[in-house]
Amino acid sequence: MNRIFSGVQPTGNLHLGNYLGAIRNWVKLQKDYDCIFCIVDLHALTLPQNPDELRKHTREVTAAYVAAGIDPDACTIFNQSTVPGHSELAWLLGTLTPLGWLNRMTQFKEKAGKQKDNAGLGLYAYPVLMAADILLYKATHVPVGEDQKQHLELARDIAGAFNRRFETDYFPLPEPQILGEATRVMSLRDGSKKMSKSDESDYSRLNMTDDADTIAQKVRKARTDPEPLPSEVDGLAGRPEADNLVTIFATLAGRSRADVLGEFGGKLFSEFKGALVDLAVATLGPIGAEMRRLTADTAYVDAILKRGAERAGEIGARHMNEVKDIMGLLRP
Ligand code: AQP
Repeated sequence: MNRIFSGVQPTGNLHLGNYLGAIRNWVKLQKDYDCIFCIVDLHALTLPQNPDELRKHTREVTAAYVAAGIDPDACTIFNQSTVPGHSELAWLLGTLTPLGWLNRMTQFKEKAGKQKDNAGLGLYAYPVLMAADILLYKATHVPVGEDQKQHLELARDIAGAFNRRFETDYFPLPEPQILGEATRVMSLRDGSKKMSKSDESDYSRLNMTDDADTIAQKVRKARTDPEPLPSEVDGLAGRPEADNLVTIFATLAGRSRADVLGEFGGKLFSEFKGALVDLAVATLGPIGAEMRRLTADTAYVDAILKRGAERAGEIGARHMNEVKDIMGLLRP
């Protein structure tokens, strides 16, 4: 069976982009793949985290996976730091990764900003750790949002570099799976920026735990332009905010954008936003409520993570031994 690996950072404010760009797609894949879904806490540490918040957010992401429909009996759910192979393999792969490849990564440039010299080594090496996450399990497919495509291409390059260097076909080259219409959900305040956990304005995103009133307020305040909605998809060109809201509606409803515009073309945003609020409340509301119920049951969540860590740890340890043998690291 082909294997899926994917993950979310426990950095709080899980939002509609994480849900539509990643988690919701995973639910559909769990029947056909051996699925490993990680809470990537080592990645979260590439930016400063409060230890208590990090623990809380790790349980919250676990709850989000389960609340969204991922079956913890059928899939492996665990937090990254419980399996030592992630850090170990990241070091080994780092020895095969030219700096030139890392220098091209746009996420580092965005997150380091103008303070490049003050950014941590972990932030710079983030894509190598991500390659290690995937390759440790010899995953064949990686479902992510479009923002992670460049990192995935790097993971393929690193796998290829390993295979060439040691004249083997040990690592499969992982395939990105960028699924659905909402591969890049944009900020509700600025259609040119992706919806993001770290945006300081909470009005820029719909959080997975927002209640009905908050969803309604945020959608009503979402930025739009003065024109009515177009009747054709082509009419969304150059109108990023309209495009974003229509894409969100279409994805939540499981309809095409053309179909949505067939219904709302020529109508004002006020009417469309009302329908979007109803839809978002109906789809996100029950997931948020289930997340709150599950996060209150710490023992249940921790038991899922423990079971997942055991299974992931077994696979990881086996593969690490094979990698060490290939690289010539003695295991006396
Ligand atoms: N706006 C988005 N649209 C579609 N997919 C998205 N993802 C994130 N934002 C969007 C997808 O969610 C998965 C997990 O992301 P992550 O936890 O690794 O964090 P991230 O990509 O760094 O998410 P944020 O919200 O942008 O966090 P900050 O603000 O901390 O950088 C990935 O599959 C990602 O593609």
